[in-house]
Amino acid sequence: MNVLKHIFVTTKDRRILPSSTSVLKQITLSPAACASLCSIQETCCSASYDMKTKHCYLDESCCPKNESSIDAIMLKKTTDSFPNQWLQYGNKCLYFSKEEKTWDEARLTCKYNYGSRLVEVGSSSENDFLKNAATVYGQSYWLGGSDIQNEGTWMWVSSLTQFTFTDWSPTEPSKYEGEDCVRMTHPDLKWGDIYCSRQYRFICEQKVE
Ligand SMILES: [Ca+2]
Ligand SMILES: [Ca+2]
Repeated sequence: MNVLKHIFVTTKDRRILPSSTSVLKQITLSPAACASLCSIQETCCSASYDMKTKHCYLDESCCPKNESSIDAIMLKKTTDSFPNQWLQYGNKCLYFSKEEKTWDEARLTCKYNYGSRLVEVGSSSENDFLKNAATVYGQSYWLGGSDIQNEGTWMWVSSLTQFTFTDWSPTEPSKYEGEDCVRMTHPDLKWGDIYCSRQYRFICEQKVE
């Protein structure tokens, strides 16, 4: 389906449940009309259409929560660039914030606003994906790592696991006292330790169901 420059991929038999990432619910006459609505709504990344009720749900998440339904289809906007804050990588849904918060506020925002956690980076390919997106947005981002519990021992704080992959800048971690949180630092987006009280954008992750 090709609506106004955007290509939509139809996935089978899925209906989106309205959630915190839903931006609009409207009755439309067809899946194409629903896709068209998503196309003109800049924040829409995916849409679902229920054939029976003719409800069209627009969602800003590219990987929204869904449930199976034989009466519904899901339409995903495909994009080369990333105008949207919600991106899918493997079985992870990643949220790139526009707001800047302290590391702990970021952690709590992921947890309570999005039912997710600050991103934990497990591989160089995942790290590359994050860097590619962060490059487009042109900002530094908090990651979910800290050595606040035990100076010099870097942990992913939500899963309580030690780092198995790192991408530190050559001069980082610089280990100044109090630099206990990990920031992906613009413009090269390599990792550095920095004061947790500084305010930056942040990346949340949740599992795609
Ligand atoms: Ca430290
Ligand atoms: Ca540092």
